[in-house]
Amino acid sequence: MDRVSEPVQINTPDSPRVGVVMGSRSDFPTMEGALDVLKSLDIPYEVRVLSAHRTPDLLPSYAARAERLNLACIIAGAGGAAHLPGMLAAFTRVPVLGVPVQSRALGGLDSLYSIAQMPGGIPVATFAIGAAGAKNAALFAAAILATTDEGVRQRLSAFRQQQTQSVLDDPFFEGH
Ligand code: RP5
Repeated sequence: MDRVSEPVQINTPDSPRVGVVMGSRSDFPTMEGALDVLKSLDIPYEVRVLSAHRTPDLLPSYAARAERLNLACIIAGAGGAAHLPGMLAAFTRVPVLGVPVQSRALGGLDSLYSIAQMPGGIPVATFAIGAAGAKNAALFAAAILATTDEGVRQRLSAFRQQQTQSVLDDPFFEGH
């Protein structure tokens, strides 16, 4: 199949703007944090389990789907030998935001290195290990969308203002 000529779908208000994929169902508790952020900012998304190792044939078809749906980006979480984000990035020009899931054996350093250490030419934006990374990948996706979507821009700005205010309002600190 000629992926370059995949037709691009015109986005409707309900069509997914962000793809969230993960290497295993066991990654879900981490990646759920990304879904929570996307939900709270009213950003339509879709979720899939895709494994670079266990379902390799699904990677090129998901990459083609991402282009057809005109997704703004793909958030890809994986742990251990975390090849999913990099392999997806090799198959598509859609930006891939990689989330290193904390692994049982090496605490997620293996995941981080596997995702961050891409060869020059095929970039993956890499976030922190675990929950903070999942949350920030979704906020980064929102920031990408905010460059062209006024509604997302306003909701993202409101989130940041509330976050700042919650620190200022914390009675633990002096000066309140
Ligand atoms: C990776 O292997 C997945 O992303 C997951 O983090 C890790 C372990 O997967 P399971 O053995 O728990 O399915 O591919």
